[in-house]
Amino acid sequence: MSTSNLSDYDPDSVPDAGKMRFGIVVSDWNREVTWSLMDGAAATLKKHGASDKNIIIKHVPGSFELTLGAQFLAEYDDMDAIICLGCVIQGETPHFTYICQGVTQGITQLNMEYNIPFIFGVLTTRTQQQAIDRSGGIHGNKGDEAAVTAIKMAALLRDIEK
Ligand code: DLZ
Repeated sequence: MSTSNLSDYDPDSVPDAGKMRFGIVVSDWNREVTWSLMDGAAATLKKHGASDKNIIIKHVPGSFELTLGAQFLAEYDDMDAIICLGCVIQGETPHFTYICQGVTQGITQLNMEYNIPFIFGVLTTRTQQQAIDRSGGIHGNKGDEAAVTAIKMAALLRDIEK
């Protein structure tokens, strides 16, 4: 697992998000982690110019539901990018593998089927501490990383569409 800081990036490399509209779909499973991802993502979008009214946050029960939640947003709203945030902790259960595979394939499929970016902001860790470390802890916040990626991909699309 990478230990680089997830919140480290060059702010000058991030386009202005002032005219962009974002969806954030957040899983409430492991909410002490995922709500920090959500706070980080929203703060980073705003730092680069996105307005509150253009950041639409929707909650789903678990990471497995992120794909459908994101699809609902893509179908019923006009989004520049949709950020999917979740946390799957390995623990003792084979659920880990199934959920990780499901959400990874689901989000990949959305990226292929819709002409907007869907960002994979799902922590997959062995322990809760590793998740805490990556949701505003010593390794930064994966929500920040997801937000920066969303802005860059949305800008890429706008640039190509011109
Ligand atoms: C069932 C389950 C388990 C065991 N672990 C997690 C987890 O670590 N992280 C997570 O986001 N969701 C978990 N879930 C819930 C599933 O994502 C899903 O909500 C249920 O299987 C219902 O479809």
